[in-house]
Amino acid sequence: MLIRVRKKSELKEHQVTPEAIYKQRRRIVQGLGLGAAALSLPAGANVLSNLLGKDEPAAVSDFGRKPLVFSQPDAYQPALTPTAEQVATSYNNFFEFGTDKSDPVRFAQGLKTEPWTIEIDGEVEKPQTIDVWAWMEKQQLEERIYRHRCVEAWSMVIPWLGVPLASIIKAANPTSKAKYVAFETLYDPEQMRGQASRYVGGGIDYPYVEGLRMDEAMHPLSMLVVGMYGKTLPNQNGAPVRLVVPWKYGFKGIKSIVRISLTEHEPPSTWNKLASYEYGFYANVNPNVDHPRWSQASERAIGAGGLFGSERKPTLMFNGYEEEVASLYAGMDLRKFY
Ligand SMILES: Nc1nc2c(c(=O)[nH]1)N[C@H]1C(S)=C(S)[C@@H](COP(=O)(O)O)O[C@H]1N2
Ligand SMILES: [Mo]
Repeated sequence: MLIRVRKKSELKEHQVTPEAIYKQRRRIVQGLGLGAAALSLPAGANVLSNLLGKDEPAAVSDFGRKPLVFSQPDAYQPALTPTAEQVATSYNNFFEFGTDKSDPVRFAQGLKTEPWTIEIDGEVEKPQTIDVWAWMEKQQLEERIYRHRCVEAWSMVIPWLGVPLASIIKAANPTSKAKYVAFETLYDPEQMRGQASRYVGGGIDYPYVEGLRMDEAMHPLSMLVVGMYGKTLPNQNGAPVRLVVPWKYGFKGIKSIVRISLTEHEPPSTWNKLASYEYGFYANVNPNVDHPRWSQASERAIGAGGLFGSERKPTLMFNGYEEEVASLYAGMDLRKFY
């Protein structure tokens, strides 16, 4: 199957894709068996002004994103209703641009994501520098509709586009010493205001870093994400490439990745370094292990119960992916390894 990413010049969508239209398009895609091309139908409605207050930046419409072409394997299309796109792209955590939920959409638009390279190094036989945009064109992108659960007890449902993380790791031929995978976000205080000021950036020691155990990284649910809602990632969601590990708290999903290193020992992770008592290395979603300052038993489903509204719902073990991932932690005390 030929999968291609359109050039920026070929197609630009100026409207946002409201949830209803997104779903309608999906139905069209499924009904006609057309494949992803149908996703580039014109949205035909611009509801943005009704949804966002006057203070919201005009740039919130489409961020210059490119439509992506992708396959839709049935296995990862659970009956989940995606959160409205304009909510998922304007209520974000990306502390490099500020700690307020509305900071990333406001301050990340200027981030230069082209060209972009990712270094793959450490315990690999074939270290490499990946030119992300050229690489993206060669990937067979998959859409996966995943639950997205922040440790702050809010959640969304997001249709991501990307590739299994395993594919890029395998391509580098890990050595027998490779036991963990470490990730690093761009460090560029000139572009990232939160890195230039500890006050703006929430006191984090940048660059933001994260890690996974090798078996977690190789698990088929772990994804390197390059798009959402049928288009390339908006900057505020971690363009051009971010990690998504759906059974873990959102902070494991490191954004705007520039380095992936295979390591022998457990790598540091940003939130764990900041407050190890509150944020563990594993960070598996677990309704039975509370955050020291709040319960993790339930979550605020953002965008459910009206746009920008929310509904309380119970949090699921491993965020609903227990069947797929519980075996990774067999015999481990999840209270100790939180
Ligand atoms: N580099 C970087 N990655 C990051 C963060 C961040 O502040 N910096 N925030 C994390 C947190 S706490 C969450 S919940 C998710 C939010 O992703 P979203 O804005 O796409 O919903 O990104 C994660 N990745
Ligand atoms: Mo989060």
